[in-house]
Amino acid sequence: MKILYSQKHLSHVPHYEIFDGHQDHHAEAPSRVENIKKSLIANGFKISNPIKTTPLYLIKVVHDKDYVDFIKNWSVYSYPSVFPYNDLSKNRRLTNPLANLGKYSFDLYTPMHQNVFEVALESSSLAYDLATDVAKQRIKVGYALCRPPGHHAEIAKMGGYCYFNNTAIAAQYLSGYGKVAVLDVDFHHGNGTQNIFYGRGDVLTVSIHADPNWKFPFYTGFKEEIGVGNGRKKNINYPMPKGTTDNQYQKTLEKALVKITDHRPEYLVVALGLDTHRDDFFFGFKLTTKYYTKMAKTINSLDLPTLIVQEGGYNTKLLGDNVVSFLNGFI
Ligand code: OKP
Ligand code: ZN
Repeated sequence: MKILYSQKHLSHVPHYEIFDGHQDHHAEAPSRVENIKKSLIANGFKISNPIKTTPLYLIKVVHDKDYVDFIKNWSVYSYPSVFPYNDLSKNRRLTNPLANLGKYSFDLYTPMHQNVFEVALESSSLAYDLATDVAKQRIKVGYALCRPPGHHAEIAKMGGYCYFNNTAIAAQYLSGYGKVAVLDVDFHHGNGTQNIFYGRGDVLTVSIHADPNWKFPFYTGFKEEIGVGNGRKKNINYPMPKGTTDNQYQKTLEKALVKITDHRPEYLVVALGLDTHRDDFFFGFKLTTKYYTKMAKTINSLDLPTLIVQEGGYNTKLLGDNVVSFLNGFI
């Protein structure tokens, strides 16, 4: 298994999130990736740095061009204040940076600053570099230790700690070589990946996550969201209740894998979140460290060239153990 890591993420330090009007601890911290890296090394996994950088044109295939340029040109530490409140200005060129920040954001958890472009580009490059290896059959399985995460980033909106959708960028690249399935096992609905591929028949998007009636991102992740046009029946959501256990999760995962097999993909991208763990900061599901090996073995039974992309997971003390447990199911 090939694993890519980059220390560039260290310059991305969100100071806080704004929740219910006050400043709250920001869970998406550099220690997350450093803890995973430490555990991987301690458990004998080899780690390297990426050689390739995601081409800008590829990012602009999955994201809106103006959104990408907006991130590229931003320079101060900021949060949005006002969000678009109707469609009158939809096709107007907005000149106030704060108006654009609201337009390109969907929450107050995802600050902008001068290094966002650089760190988000590098994060995506880990996934992109491995995707090129998977596509050209140089490797069967890759793990991209991405930070910031990506699965909440939509075509033209950042949110949920995400700026560029690393999973979608890798899936888009792989779709040039054959049909792709994306399986998102993060605790939160992968709204960004769903949004990007919603009208596409060649990329199946499947997400198992906390019921949006209960948890972030609230507005999407319902089972009625099945895709549109060519993408009809190519988006599948499995909302899960509070307190979901290993056994409940496993049953749903097995159903999801049947749908993935029906799609007949040539490549699999797994959006891996460990925030489903019983002791994660979000305390929503009750999955155990040991179960991640079984989860991974079940996924690996598809026997597909697979790219694993790191998304969420916030108990920095346990993240490393949980990632190692998952990756052990692929070796
Ligand atoms: C990102 B990923 C309020 C909670 C903020 C934001 C969740 C973002 C999750 N204090 N919720 O999917 O792990
Ligand atoms: Zn999450």
